Amino acid sequence: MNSQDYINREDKYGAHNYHPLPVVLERGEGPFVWDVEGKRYFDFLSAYSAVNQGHCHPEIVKALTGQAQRLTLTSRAFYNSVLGEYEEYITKYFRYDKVLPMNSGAEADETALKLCRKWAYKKKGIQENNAKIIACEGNFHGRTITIISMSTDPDARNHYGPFTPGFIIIPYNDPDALEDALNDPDVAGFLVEPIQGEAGVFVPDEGYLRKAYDLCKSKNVLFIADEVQTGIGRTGKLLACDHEGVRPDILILGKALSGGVLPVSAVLADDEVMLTIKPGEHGSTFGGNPLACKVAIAALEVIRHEKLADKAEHLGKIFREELRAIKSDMIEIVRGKGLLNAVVVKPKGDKTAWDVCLAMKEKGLIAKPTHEHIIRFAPPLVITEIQLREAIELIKETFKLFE
Ligand code: IF1
Repeated sequence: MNSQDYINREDKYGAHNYHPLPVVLERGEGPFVWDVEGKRYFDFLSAYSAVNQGHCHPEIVKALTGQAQRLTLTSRAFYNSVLGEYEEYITKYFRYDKVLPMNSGAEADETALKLCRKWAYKKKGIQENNAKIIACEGNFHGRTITIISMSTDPDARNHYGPFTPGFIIIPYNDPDALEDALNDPDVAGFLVEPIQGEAGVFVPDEGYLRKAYDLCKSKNVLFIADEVQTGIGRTGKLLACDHEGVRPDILILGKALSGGVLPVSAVLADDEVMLTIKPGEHGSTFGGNPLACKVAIAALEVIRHEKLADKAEHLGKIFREELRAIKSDMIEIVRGKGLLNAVVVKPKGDKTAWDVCLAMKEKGLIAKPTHEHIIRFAPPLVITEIQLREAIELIKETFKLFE
């Protein structure tokens, strides 16, 4: 079977809810992936930042296979010997009182919304069913009905109503709009991505997160950070909120929490918030399973041990500097933080970001366009400086092809 055969089979038997780049991958190692024809690529998507630690990191795979031979799942009806170890590890790692383990990012976001509402009724004293949560235009928090109820993207929402009420949508990166919205006494929380990923790696103005946090505090409103994509080293700090010294009241993690090995997500908070949820009120069959717990400990250990946040900071600067030096009328702007970067592409004739991605693929580097005109560049953080410079050359050569 060649690549086209694999593509045809997916097309025939799978739902058509994606439009992938035409490359069929079968193996990965560190910053590289190989297709079924044996061609090697730099992976500049990293599974949307889930593979910060690089593909098939030996320490994480070791944790996976070791635990897989002992015990994989008990459900939360019983205790297991690994969950407590993980809970202690991750709460000390991120400095919160408690963790609530889930699987996907969307589930963790849903968990945070439920926690926030419960806190609103039990602690803040908002009247039952009146709590509101503020979210931002251009947000991406996942794909459940409640989460798309906050979305402003027509592709995510259209024809999926009716929607969950209780949300106020304000512009992103606009502290004045937040201040206005916070005047409503029924507001319980503000949910925000420190950098908007889906919106095209939109980095807010310096000081925005700090201001937003302070405004929330002045109104006794929970500051809830969705760090599913920005967290765990990607932006040059352990958390993107660390750039402004902000400690979210509720922290949402996913993706790289497992190094891309399993769906592992988590919500972290202190007791005043977390203990409002009582037994039987929330959970999941797979959340907190021993396999996921061992994998997550290994994945976080790799981040710390290999200093991947510092690496992202250093390499990100090189990446943006080099890309900004490219003379191409197709490059409108280069933006990002750490190794979460994007290039806004100005179409040239009928050539768009998609054509640039296809050409980069031919050269041996894969990345994915978003919103027609933006290309996200987010390699695994284990990429070396030499490898990064090699990849930058491929990007430069590609843009030259369009001159
Ligand atoms: C897809 C985007 C990235 C997220 C934040 C929660 C979730 C995500 C900040 C949900 C997920 C993904 C999912 C992926 C595409 C992707 C994405 F382009 F849509 F925006 F990464 F940039 N919070 N992001 O970014 O996590 O439930 O998927 O585990 O194919 O939908 P999930």
